Amino acid sequence: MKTIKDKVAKLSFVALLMALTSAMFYTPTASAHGEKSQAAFMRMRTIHWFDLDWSKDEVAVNDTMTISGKFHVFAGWPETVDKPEVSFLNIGIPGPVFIRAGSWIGGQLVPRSVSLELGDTYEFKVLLKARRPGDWHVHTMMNVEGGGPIIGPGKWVTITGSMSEFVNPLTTLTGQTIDLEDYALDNVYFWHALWYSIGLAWLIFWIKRPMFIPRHIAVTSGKADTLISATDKKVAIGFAVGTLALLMYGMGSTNEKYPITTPLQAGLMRGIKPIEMPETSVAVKVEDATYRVPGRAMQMTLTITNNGDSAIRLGEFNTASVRFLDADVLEDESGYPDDLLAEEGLTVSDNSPIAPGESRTVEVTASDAAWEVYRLADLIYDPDSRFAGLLFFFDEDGNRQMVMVDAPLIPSFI
Ligand SMILES: [Cu+2]
Repeated sequence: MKTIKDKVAKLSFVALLMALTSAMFYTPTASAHGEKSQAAFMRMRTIHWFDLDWSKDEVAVNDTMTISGKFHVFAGWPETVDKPEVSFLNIGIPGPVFIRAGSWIGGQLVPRSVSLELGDTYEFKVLLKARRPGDWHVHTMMNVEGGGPIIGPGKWVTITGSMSEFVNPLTTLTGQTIDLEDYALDNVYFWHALWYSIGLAWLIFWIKRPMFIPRHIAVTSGKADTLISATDKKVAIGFAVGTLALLMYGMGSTNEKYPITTPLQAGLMRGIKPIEMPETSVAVKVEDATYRVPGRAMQMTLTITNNGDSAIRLGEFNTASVRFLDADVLEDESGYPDDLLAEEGLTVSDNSPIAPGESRTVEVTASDAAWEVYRLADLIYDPDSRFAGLLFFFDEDGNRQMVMVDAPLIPSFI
């Protein structure tokens, strides 16, 4: 019986080792960075990122790049996500491979959380400074308090050079120029090491002599007093007084060296300016919308009415950062991430110009691998089968109009 038990124990130990080693060698290449696993309806019905522009996709350490664009805060915000009353414009990268040298919404620097209004469209810009060499998938993102991270499209950016060259200079209001990369680091090391050694010294002072059994015997036999000598007491007082003195000296000398300090600056920023979006002269009604399960496409029946004074065509449908374009109308020139760009993904049953005053019902198919790769097809698992997205119409002169669509999205099964 015992030998069987031993064998089982041995085998399970071997199995555990094997599992650990294989886990160590299993390094899948990470290409999705969180957003794919989020509920599809949530990605389609929260923040719509568009007009994104990446100033570079290769940058040397210490050089900067900007990501700019616009985002629309969808008015039909899901119930399960808190309203974006406290939101923070973030950047999705694996640690500070870039540093965020600045970020702006509506021309206002936003180092703190901001209040966004449902239904508004904002312009943003993020200035990134390269720090760690490698290939990084850089996302713009919005953190919503009580809601979680709302991840925008990610683009691969390569950083070249060496991280040891990275500097982060800053001139303080006291006129001193420091490098934030290692500023005050020596001081942190020094004080931690000093206090740690004082703790150790106190321990060593006592553990030099026998610690447990003899002392236990002394205490139980009623001779506890013999364990602490007069010298011990003096040493104890020395440590106590020394600690207080060092503390006072440290505080005093720090105040002397840094006479001007301010508390941490914090607090919500309200009154962020949205963009005044021009009144749109296109009216779109979603008659119905479906998607095939399994499948890689969604279909909409749209009734488009052109109330403007020039003929228009539908160029783009954008949902959850996936851009479906009609190549005859629109070509992307922003270097939009390949995996999210369906250059010929939008098919319109009749995409001839819709004349002013004309109303037309068309079948629109948005089709691309991205629908599956980015798991928008997983809407079938969501508790709210509705979608939302942006439609972009263009007139002959290339002027663009944006129309928000939002409707139930009904699955059809093969
Ligand atoms: Cu990513």
